[in-house]
Amino acid sequence: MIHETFATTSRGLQHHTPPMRLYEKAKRLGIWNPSDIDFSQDKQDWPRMSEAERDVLLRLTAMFQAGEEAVTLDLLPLIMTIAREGRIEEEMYLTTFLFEEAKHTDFFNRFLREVVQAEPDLTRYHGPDYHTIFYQALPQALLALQTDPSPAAQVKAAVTYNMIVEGVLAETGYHAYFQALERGNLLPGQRQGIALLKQDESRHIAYGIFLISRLMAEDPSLWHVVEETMNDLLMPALAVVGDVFEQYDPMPFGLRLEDFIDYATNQFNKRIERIEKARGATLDEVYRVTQQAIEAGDA
Ligand code: MN3
Ligand code: FE
Repeated sequence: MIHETFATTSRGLQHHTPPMRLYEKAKRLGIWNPSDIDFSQDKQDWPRMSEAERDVLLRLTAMFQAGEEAVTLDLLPLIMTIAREGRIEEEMYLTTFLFEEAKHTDFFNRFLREVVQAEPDLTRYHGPDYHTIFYQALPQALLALQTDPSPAAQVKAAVTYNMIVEGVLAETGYHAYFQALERGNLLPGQRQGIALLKQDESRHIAYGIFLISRLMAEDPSLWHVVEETMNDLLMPALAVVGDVFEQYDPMPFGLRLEDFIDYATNQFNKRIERIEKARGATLDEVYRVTQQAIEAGDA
């Protein structure tokens, strides 16, 4: 493959497009250092919690930690696919995306080492549904792009990564985890990190919805890939949440399964509606709708 032309010295960078807006936002909000977070109060709070409280927080953290490692490991084939198509604006944004996933992996690792002082092996907290999503479906959908970078494969990868893993699981998990800690006024360092991480995550999801919408605008017949991927993964994803609740009675911190499911369903429906509307829309319409979502704070 050779380069026929460069965007910056021919058509010019398209600064008004959603990926460039997200890139600008990432340069402002995504540069934070997990090593700078003050965990001194967290270290005092941890041993004072009950055994069940510590266990549920450790279980969730073991799921978040491996989940962040998984998304760090598995994103590259998507970046490669976008780069090969010469979409420089999207790739510029994606450089921040990968950095942020690495930063999240770093963040949870620091918490586990310094606050929990956990033994390294936490795999007992990964149940069968967690395996289905993070050990299998995610790497399979992303690594498939190495041999099949088609629009259909890109839709499957983005639905798996951005809609299910980030949208249904990470976003909901961080929301509930943050609320539990806030209610108990516990672990202020961990809360600060989660608040920053949630901002990063909302940009990632915004990019994913943009990507799926762009692909849907270009070829509305790809909608069936969205439906098939959702049908395969929505149940195991919700079961990952259900599995956590089955382990505790009563559930610490007043966490309620309905709150998780309602939040996840709500966010999911908003996004699927946008994707559905993008079928056969013009690229300008996709830009406009994405821009509105970004301004409304969805990124
Ligand atoms: Mn992340
Ligand atoms: Fe992410």
